[in-house]
Amino acid sequence: MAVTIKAKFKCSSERISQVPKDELKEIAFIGRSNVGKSSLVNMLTGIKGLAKVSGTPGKTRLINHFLINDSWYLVDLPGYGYARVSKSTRGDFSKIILDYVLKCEKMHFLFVLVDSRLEPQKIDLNFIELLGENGIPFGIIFTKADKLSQAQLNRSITAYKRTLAEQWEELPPMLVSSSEKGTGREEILAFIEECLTNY
Ligand SMILES: Nc1nc2c(ncn2[C@@H]2O[C@H](COP(=O)(O)OP(=O)(O)O)[C@@H](O)[C@H]2O)c(=O)[nH]1
Ligand SMILES: [Mg+2]
Repeated sequence: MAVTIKAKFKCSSERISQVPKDELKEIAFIGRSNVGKSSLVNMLTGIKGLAKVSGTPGKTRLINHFLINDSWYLVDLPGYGYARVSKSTRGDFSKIILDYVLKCEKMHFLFVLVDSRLEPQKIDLNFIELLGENGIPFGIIFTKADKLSQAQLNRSITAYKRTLAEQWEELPPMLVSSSEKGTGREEILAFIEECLTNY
């Protein structure tokens, strides 16, 4: 049976100084523009227009906080990778992203969303490297799974694992989603629940 959760928009922040100052824990979504971050917020909460889904990549420059069950925040971060990839790893990511991800102590866990149809993208791997170097707890969600067959999806995930294994001894948790079909909702919510209680 589908779990019902209570969700409401809390605020949009243009700067890190504007994020909510209460003690509630935060679970955040990040990834390339258009990967499906906002759609996943809507799918998980079950509220269609809660986060704005955009056909135009690179539009959202704000951090959006959604209050869930009056007890934690789901955070929709700005997308990266819209502008051309820069020479330095950090240069690929805006100040607001770096400030939030590397400095915000309220962030409990970060999900890096990657498009399940694509082979591992340099910018995502760079971002993941930054997370690893800074000891930021994160997992990967493969989005838009409805666009692939089960076999293609498996191949994609295997390829990703192989790429990450070149650099990391331990692989991050990995989940699959389709906001179109509702795939992965229970698993992702259960995983978040565990993060909130155990960390
Ligand atoms: N088929 C399919 N399309 C999706 C899925 N998630 C997002 N999209 C589409 O991808 C585009 C970008 O989605 P959005 O949530 O705005 O991405 P964001 O930029 O990462 O927030 C929109 O046209 C969505 O309808 C999904 O699971 N399946
Ligand atoms: Mg968005």
